[in-house]
This record gives sequence, structure tokens and C-alpha cells, in this order.
Amino acid sequence: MQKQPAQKSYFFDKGYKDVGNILKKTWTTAFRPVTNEFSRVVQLFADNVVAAIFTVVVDLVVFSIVTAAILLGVLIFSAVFIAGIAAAGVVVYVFYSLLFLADFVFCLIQHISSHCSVCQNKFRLPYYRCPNPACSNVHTALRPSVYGILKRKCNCGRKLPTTFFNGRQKLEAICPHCNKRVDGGGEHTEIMIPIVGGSNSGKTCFVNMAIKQIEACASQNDLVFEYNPTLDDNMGDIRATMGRGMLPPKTREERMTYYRFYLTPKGKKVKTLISLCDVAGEAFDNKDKIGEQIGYKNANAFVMVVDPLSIPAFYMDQQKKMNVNNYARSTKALDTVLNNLIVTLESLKCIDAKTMIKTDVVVVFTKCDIPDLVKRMGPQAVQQYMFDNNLPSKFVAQNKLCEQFLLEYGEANFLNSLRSKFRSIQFFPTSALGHVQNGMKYAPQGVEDPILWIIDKISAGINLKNKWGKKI
Ligand SMILES: Nc1nc2c(ncn2[C@@H]2O[C@H](COP(=O)(O)OP(=O)(O)OP(=O)(O)O)[C@@H](O)[C@H]2O)c(=O)[nH]1
Ligand SMILES: [Mg+2]
Ligand SMILES: [Zn+2]
Ligand SMILES: [Zn+2]
Repeated sequence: MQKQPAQKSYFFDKGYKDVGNILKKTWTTAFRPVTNEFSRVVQLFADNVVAAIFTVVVDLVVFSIVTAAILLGVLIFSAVFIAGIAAAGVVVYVFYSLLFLADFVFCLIQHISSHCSVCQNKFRLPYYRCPNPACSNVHTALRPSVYGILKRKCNCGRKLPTTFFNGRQKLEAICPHCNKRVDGGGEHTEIMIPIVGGSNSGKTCFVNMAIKQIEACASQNDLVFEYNPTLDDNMGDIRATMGRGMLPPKTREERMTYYRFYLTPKGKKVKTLISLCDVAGEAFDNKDKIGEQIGYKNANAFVMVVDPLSIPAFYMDQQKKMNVNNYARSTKALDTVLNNLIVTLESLKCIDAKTMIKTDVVVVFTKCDIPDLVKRMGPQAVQQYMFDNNLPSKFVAQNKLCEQFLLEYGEANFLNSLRSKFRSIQFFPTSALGHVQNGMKYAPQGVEDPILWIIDKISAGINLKNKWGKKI
């Protein structure tokens, strides 16, 4: 363990020295009468040899008995003392080991971890800053240790808790990789989901509307929602803009922006922090750019955003029927975006070419307010398809309708890549806006479901089977 700015615990440091000193003192004090007598006799030999010889004879009789008695007494005392200390030591070490293990196992089972929104690294135990305003000491391994079992004393004198059970997570947490503050580090389990899609595919509209709708329906789903802004969060501005019926600006940042919120089942102690990570679509233009985002390595699942108008055959078809410019088409081919993501994940050692990304993906069709898409995969069309084909749920129907659409418009490659690389796929037709920009209030359609679905799928603590009508 790295040296900590704290005082070592008595039992692990000063305790040993004290035991040594006590034994040393006991032995020297107990034999002092014998050593004193020895010195006296030596002195006597110099002064009066006859008296000295007489004394030696008497001493041999008297002091051999006294010495034997002292020796026995000291030996018994030392044995009892050492046994007592050893017993206390065993108790302390057992307590230390149990607490260390309990804290470690609890954090492991509860999946307690944090993702840094600045450097994108993931870690289980953050660094913690001493809460004393006059002290800026950073404790890099705040857990039961030689510095203290349940608490440790910082060099400034302030006592700090060393486990989850007595409130370590309430201290100010710091990212061990970039030293930036991480809100609630060590307190929650965190799920990080990147939003993948080309420029103009509708990522920013979708993410912001999805979060708004998740908040609105949280209590209906027995969840507690709490927004948790990061340092470079622009959610407030985007919400205000969209609230006025306008569109969010194009995302410029090619580094992921983490939109964060706590979503916790009512009554649960350990919170779940969800990070939805948006990025400028250009980041997926080539694998070098996207490769700089090491956060992909730590992704728990992916949201793949599909702008149906980015599919050339569908775009050409729609050009004849409506003013496609109203929908700000994404021009990036779907399989290029997906392949760049896969190559990146391979280079980050998340997968190798032959194996799969061992996680789930939801594929979100955006802009499903396009009249032809409403007809093909709107809520009514899904219900009808489910009914006509006697399907067990609307989610199976959505999958069939979206897959058919992709195949019909020549995106078999994209569909095959998805199927071969991910553990599970669920499709969702959505509309973040409900209609083209026309000054009217936006009316999002189905945007919360994909995010809640993927959260339910990967989170141990969140279970929405009542919402889906089945366990997923
Ligand atoms: N009609 C309609 N248009 C949408 C919808 N979602 C997005 N759009 C249009 O698509 C444009 C781009 O959406 P954004 O969410 O900014 O796209 P993005 O994927 O974030 O793009 P970058 O920031 O460039 O990566 C918007 O300005 C809208 O014109 C929708 O649900 N319905
Ligand atoms: Mg954007
Ligand atoms: Zn301190
Ligand atoms: Zn960091």
C-alpha cells in the first residue's frame, strides 16, 4: 500500500514497541536487587576481601533462592503478558481482516464503481480528500489497513471513516487517474452507455428528450430520479432551447459529454448512476478519432442511433414524397459508423475480431415522425403487426418491423454486423420531437423506453419487468 498521510494505528506500529519496552523494563527492574548485590560484592572485593568472600557465601545461599523466585515470577508474567497481547492481537487482526473483506465484498457485490467524466477511466475506490478545510491531504487507499481499521487519523488529526459502512463515501472523492473531483465516488454503482451515431442522426435530441421523459415517468416506474450534472454539462441550455420549440446546436465536442442521473429503485440504499455519453457524430468518421475515447472500453452497453434517412434507398424514396430537408439528414453510412466503433473496441482490447462485444445494444430509430415511418413502425403499426402475427410482445414486433425495414432498404450488412457482434439487440422506433420544427411544443414518442430497457438489461439493482410485462 502506498504511504498514506495518516498516523499508523497503535496495534500495527507503536503497540509492538510498547510490548518490547514493557518486557525489557520488567526484566531489568525485577533483577535489579540481584545486579545491585553483584555490584556491591565487586566493590567489597576491592575494600575487604574476607568480608567479600563471606558475603558471597551468604549470597550464594540467599540470592540463588531469590534469583530463582524472581526468574520464575518474571517468566510467568512474561508468558501471561505475551499470551494476552497475542490473543488481543489475534482479535484485532481477525477484526481487521473481516472488515477489510466485508467492505471489499460489499462494494464488489453492489458493483460500486465510478467513471470519470473528464479522463473517462473507471475505478472502484476513488482517492479521498481529508474533510478538514485547513488540510488538503489526499488518501489514496482509504480502507481498513495498518493506518486504522474502522477509522484512521489523518496527519492533521481529523479522523476519517475507512469503510462504506461508516460513511467513507460521503467524503470528497477524487479520480485516481486525473485528480478531478468525482461526485459521489465510491457511493454508487455506475452504468455508462455511449450513444453511437453519425452527425445529424439525432443523438443529442434523443438523449435530452429521453432523460426528460425518464424523469417524468420515474415515480410511475417506482424509481427515484435525480439529475447529477458534470463539469461540462450543457443539459440546462439544451432543455431551455428545446422547450422553446427550437433545435439544439450541433454537438462540436469530439470528446464524450456525460449526461448523468441517479435512477434508484424506491427504498434501495445503493444508488445507480447512469451516464449517457453524447459526442459529435464526426467522432465516428474514422477509427483514429474515436479511438481517443478510452471511455468506450468501460461501456456497459451501447445505444446505436439510426437515422432512417441516412439509408440511401430510403432517402431517395422519401425525396419524392416530402421535403427531406426538414429532417436534417445524417449522411454517414450505418455500417461505417458501426464498423469504426467495432474496430475501436478491438483496438481497446474489448474484443478480438472473432469474438463478440459481450454486451447489449439497443438500436434506436430516430425521426419516426416521418409519415411513412409512422405508418410502418409507429405505435399503432406495431400493435397491429403483433396482433396479425400472434406475437408475444410488442418488442418482438418492433424487432421484426425494424429488421424488415433494414433488409428492404439494403442494410443487410449493418444488420449482420449487429447480430454477430452484440450479445443482444432490441430495436425501438422513436421520435424525439414528434414533428418537424414548426414552433409548436415538441411531443417525444417512445424515447424513454430504449434507455430504460438497456438499464434494466444490465443493471442488477433495477428491474422493470412490470413495465415490459416480462423479465428481460
Ligand atoms: N422530425 C424530426 N427531426 C429530428 C428528430 N431528431 C432529430 N431531428 C433532426 O435532426 C437534426 C440533428 O439532430 P441532433 O440531435 O442534433 O443530431 P446529432 O446526432 O446530435 O448530431 P451531431 O451533434 O452533429 O453529432 C435536428 O436538428 C433535427 O432537425 C426527430 O425526432 N424528429
Ligand atoms: Mg449532437
Ligand atoms: Zn487532514
Ligand atoms: Zn479522471
